Amino acid sequence: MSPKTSLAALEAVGVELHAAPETWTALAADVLEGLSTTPKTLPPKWFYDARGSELFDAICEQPEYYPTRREAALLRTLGPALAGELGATEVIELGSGSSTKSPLLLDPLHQRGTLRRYVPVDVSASAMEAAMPGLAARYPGVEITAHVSDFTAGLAPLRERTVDGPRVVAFLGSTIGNLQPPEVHAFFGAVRELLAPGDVLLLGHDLVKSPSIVEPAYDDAAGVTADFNRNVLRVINRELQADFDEERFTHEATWNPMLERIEIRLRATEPQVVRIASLGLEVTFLEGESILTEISRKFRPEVIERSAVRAGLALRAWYEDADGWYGVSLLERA
Ligand code: AVJ
Repeated sequence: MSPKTSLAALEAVGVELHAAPETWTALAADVLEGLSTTPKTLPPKWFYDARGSELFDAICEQPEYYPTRREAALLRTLGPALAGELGATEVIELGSGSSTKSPLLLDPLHQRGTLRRYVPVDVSASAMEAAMPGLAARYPGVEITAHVSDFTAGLAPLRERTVDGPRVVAFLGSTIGNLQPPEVHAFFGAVRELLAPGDVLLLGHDLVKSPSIVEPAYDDAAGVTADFNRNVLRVINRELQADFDEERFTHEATWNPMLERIEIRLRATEPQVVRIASLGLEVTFLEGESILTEISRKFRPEVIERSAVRAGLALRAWYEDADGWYGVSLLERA
C-alpha cells in the first residue's frame, strides 16, 4: 500500500505526491468495526487498490453503466461556458481516480489560459501515479500536486493556496452517492472551508430514475461489477492476512425505493468462518448473511439544495441532461 515505488518517476515529470501513511491502520479499523457488527458493512473506498481501480474503469465501459458517459457528455457541453464563467486558476479534484475525465474540465480552463494549478486527490496512489505523467505533459506550466488521501478524512491540507484567483473544487462521477446524509453534511462543511467568495464546488450527481435502468448499471451482464465488489475481499486477504473465499460470496445490487439508493452487497452462499490473522479475528457468516459494501444514492435537485443550504452552501446553478438521468451543480459559500 505504499505509493513510494514510483515517487521518483513522478518527481521526474514535476509532480509532487503527498501520501497518507495511516492507510493500513484505517483499513484495519474499518474491517474490525464493519465485520464485527450486524449487519456487516465495509466502506467502499477499500475497493480501490490497483486492480479495483482498473475494474472500476472497466465498469465505466459497460453498456449498462450510464453515469460516466452521461456526465462526460454533460461536461463536454458545459465545459467551455463553465470555464468562461469560472475563470478558475486552480482545480482541486476530489476522488480523481485515474483522471480520465479530468480534461473535460481542465482543457477548457487551460485553453482560456487561466489554469495554473491542478490538485488531484484520491485514495488510489496507483491510479494517480499512472495518470500524472500524461497530465503533466498535457498541461505544461501547470503546477500539479497529487494528494493520496480519503476525501472524507482530511481536506485541511488542501486549504493552502499557492495561486491567486478562483478555485474550483470538483467532485465528479457521483461519488457523493457513496455518502450517507450525515457524511454529506460533514463533507459539504469541509469543502466550504476550501471555498472563498468566487470559488465553487462543481458536483456531479446521478439522478433518481427507474430501477429498471439503475439496477442493471450495478449488475452488468459481463460480471465486471460483481468482480469489482469481490475485490474488497481480495484486498482484505492481502493486507490483513485473511482467508476469504470469494467464490462463496455472490454479488447483489438492489434499489432501495425509500432511501433512493442502490445497495451493493456480498452475500455468503453458505455458512462459513473467515479468519483475519492480522486482526486476530474470526468472522462468522450464516448462510445468506451479507456485507453491505456500498451505497450509491441517486439525487433530486431539492435534496442537493437542502443538504447544501444546511451546510452553509448555496446552489448557484443546476444542469441536467435532456432526459434527466444525470446532473451537475455549482455550489458556493452562502
Ligand atoms: C464511483 C461511487 C460513483 O456509485 O456508481 C460503480 C461506484 N460501484 N459500480 C457508483 C460503483 C459499482 C460508483 N461511484
